[in-house]
Amino acid sequence: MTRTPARLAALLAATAVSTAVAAVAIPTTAATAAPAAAAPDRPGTVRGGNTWQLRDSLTGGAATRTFSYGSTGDWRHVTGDWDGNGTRTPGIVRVVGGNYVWYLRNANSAGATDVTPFAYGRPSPIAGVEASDFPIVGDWDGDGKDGPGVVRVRYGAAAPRWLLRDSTTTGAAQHDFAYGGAYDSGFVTGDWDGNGTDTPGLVRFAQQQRPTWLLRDVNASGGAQRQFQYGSSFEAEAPVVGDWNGDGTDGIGMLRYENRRNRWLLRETPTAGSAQHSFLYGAWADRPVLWS
Ligand SMILES: [Ca+2]
Ligand SMILES: [Ca+2]
Ligand SMILES: [Ca+2]
Ligand SMILES: [Ca+2]
Repeated sequence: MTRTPARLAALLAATAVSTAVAAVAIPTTAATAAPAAAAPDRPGTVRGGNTWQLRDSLTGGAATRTFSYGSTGDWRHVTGDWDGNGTRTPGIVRVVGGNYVWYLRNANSAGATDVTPFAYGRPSPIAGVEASDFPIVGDWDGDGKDGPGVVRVRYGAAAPRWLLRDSTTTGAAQHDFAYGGAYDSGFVTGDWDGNGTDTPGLVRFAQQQRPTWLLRDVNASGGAQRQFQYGSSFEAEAPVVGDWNGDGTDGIGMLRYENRRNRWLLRETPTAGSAQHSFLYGAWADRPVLWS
């Protein structure tokens, strides 16, 4: 059983959605059609539920683009390439009538929802049982467009179940499989091998040990194809995944609490090693997001 320090546990609880959200990849290759060229992922934060503050480089500094999308009560923010044009743009997952309803926009600007809002997943999927759906986003089938997903967890009871859908509509999961342990909570997704499909990853925290990343290259049950340690053994951190250099393969990162701010510690490849980008961006209470 994984045990996490209290501060880290609080951090993970606070950032679980954004962590999952952060796992979207912009593909450069696809089986059927050539999608738009990948633009590198860049940092952003959402303040107060609906103020998106995006920065166009992997450095500290002021926001280079600010706009409003959503409402002040929103706290599940996702980003993805919903239309397959190579840009990663906002989405909001809101609980409506006991379901998650997804509100997606195709531009990094204020405006209306571009995709008809649709229900997918729900916060408490199993009545009477302590269970949760964590929203995630990814291009599961490699067609260049990101779709919705949830990781369904029943803490301590069963392996997390990944329920992934290829289109931004209500419907059944096209990919449904178990991956992870009964006590896992750090869920990420990314294109670890650069083949155009996003697949699962786990980040496992244990007291006084560096976090272990367990990444899988296919959307099916099985073991990790990549396993390594990245992150600190003593700092409060949350994982983030993105294609920092735009080469079509996702890199990794950690967001570290530092004086009420987030320090981004990013690495270009999903491997052990040191951070290649380190900068402060966003306040601790902001929701970290990625964009392109
Ligand atoms: Ca797009
Ligand atoms: Ca897709
Ligand atoms: Ca892949
Ligand atoms: Ca990359």
